[in-house]
Amino acid sequence: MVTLESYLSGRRDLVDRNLDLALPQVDNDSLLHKAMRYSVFAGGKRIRPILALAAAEVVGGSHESVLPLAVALECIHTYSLIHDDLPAMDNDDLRRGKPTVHKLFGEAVAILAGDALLTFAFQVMSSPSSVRTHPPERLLAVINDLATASGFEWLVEGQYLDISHEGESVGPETVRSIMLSKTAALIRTSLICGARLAGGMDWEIQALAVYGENMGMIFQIRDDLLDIEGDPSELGKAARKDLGRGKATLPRIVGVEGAREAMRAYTTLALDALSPLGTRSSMLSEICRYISERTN
Ligand code: GRG
Repeated sequence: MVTLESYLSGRRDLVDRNLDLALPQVDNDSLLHKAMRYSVFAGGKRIRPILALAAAEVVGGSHESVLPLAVALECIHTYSLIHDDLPAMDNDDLRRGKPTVHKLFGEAVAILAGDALLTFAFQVMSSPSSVRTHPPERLLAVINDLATASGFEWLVEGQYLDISHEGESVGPETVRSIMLSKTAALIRTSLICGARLAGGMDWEIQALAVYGENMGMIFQIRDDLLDIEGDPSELGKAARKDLGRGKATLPRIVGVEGAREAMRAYTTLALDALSPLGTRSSMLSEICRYISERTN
């Protein structure tokens, strides 16, 4: 039987190898190329790509055929972190225990590295080898899902809401909408796209979308709880920064216990969504539990 730890580390290695092959090599003096690789290989958990690979397997597909999607998801995620850390946004000096991209390479290169990674995701998805591997309508639907999740309706909107509500007193609906757009939408899309690209049926994709959305909410609440009670040496960044900035987070408005309770409710919804998929989704159930207990 494959344990969760060995599944996650095996998948992480696979994603890393594919990112390594796909990204520009740094055999020149380009700071842009160096910054792209630095940010991608700074120690991320690869949770979005892993969820996409797992979703492909749950619907009976092979994870190999969704590796370019895995690369694209991590590039989009990394771009969002680089831009989120910029002085004009959250102004962070450390991420994953290392200097942020703008601290090491300067702001202009950090902006460009983020731009390049976002664009590269779509270059990978629409490459001749992707076009040869997947039916065109399926590939186009996935590219559309990715673009929608990354843009003004979800990821960028989430960041905008996050920044514009800083220091304000907000209600639970606003917090929910921030969590959904800045975090849960890309996680949901990782599952949808993995399943869609692997030829999943509509009901399977729908079940995985509901799981993914609830998992995304758990992911964000856990992140907010870690900001309050996490160990900075494990987090690789300063703790209590969001509290200090007056970020609109769930623990801030309902307290730590209230946030834990909400996380339990989202866990029930996520696990319930998997039940029609039966035992083939057991690794996704375990990933959900891991995410709600993660320490970094
Ligand atoms: C700048 C367009 C734009 C969006 C930024 C991702 C984001 C939106 C902001 C980062 C801050 C934050 C708390 C985002 C919520 C999602 C989240 C918890 C990101 C961290 O993801 P992990 O834990 O990161 O998967 P690793 O380090 O494992 O890759």
